[in-house]
Amino acid sequence: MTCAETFDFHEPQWCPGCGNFDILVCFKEALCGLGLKPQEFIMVTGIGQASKLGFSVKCNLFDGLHGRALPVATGINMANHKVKLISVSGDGDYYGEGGNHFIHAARRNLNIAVFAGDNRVYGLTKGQASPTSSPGFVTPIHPEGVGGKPISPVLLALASGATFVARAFSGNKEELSGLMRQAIEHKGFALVDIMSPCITFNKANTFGWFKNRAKPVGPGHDPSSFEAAIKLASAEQDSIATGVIYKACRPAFDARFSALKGETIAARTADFVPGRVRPLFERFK
Ligand SMILES: Cc1ncc(C[n+]2csc(CCOP(=O)(O)OP(=O)(O)O)c2C)c(N)n1
Ligand code: SF4
Ligand SMILES: [Mg+2]
Repeated sequence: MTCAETFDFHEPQWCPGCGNFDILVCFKEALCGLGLKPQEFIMVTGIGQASKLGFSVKCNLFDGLHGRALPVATGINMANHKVKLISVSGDGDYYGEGGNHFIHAARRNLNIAVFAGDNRVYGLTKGQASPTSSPGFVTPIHPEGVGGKPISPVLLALASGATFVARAFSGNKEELSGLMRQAIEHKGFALVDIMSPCITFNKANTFGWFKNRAKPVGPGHDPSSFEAAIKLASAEQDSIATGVIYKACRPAFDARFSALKGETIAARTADFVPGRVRPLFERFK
């Protein structure tokens, strides 16, 4: 059995050609590259096609409500600050319904790797516009085309205080799995925004459209410079930078609580849980 096969779970049911297949392959490669075992991390997902990736990975998984992966992850981090947290979801989930949570998780520097399958559309609910949809994108409820300015996930993450900000293209697997590895190893809020085609509902941003625009950042870019990161992310037209845009060192959320210095709260339930609730906790241990 290969290392990647140890993570095999349910067979994914996406449309043939969906970018999520490449994201899944790269994710398993990243886990194997880091030598992580299924029991050594927890995945937290939302609702959407990208979120369904969690069903195909053998590991601990909390599949939450649409837009609510990050608050659940915050709770898990408080209960067990020693376990590695990884979240996978979509552009609608993180930047639309869950936009508020995204901003505050980044601001707090929650210790988590966030992988956003950004197909610039609501795939699961059949093709409504998302916050990253291109202006002019025609959908059944935008017959005259989307009018609003799209969110830049990279700029949003930078402005919110994320300490690792990267972008990838699902078709560049070597770069994507490398970025995933770095994000998982990072201590703090790490975003990899992954440009990924939805072949069924987004005919504007196809595999070829992303491929022609995705340009790996060269050695000239200094990811430790916030100003350089903002400049790079602001200058996007026909060329969209991929790779590590920004990386900084700042204490992660869980490193700031004295109660989280030693053993996890989960292991010390007796200190925190009132007596009458304790038997319930024991039952679910
Ligand atoms: C609270 C709530 N609001 C809305 C929905 C409906 N809903 C489910 S998935 C989704 C959008 C998914 O889009 P995205 O996050 O981009 O994921 P994709 O399917 O494109 O991968 C919506 C609006 C829901 N399930 N729950
Ligand atoms: S509808 Fe789009 S996002 Fe959903 S499985 Fe098909 S290609 Fe992927
Ligand atoms: Mg989407």
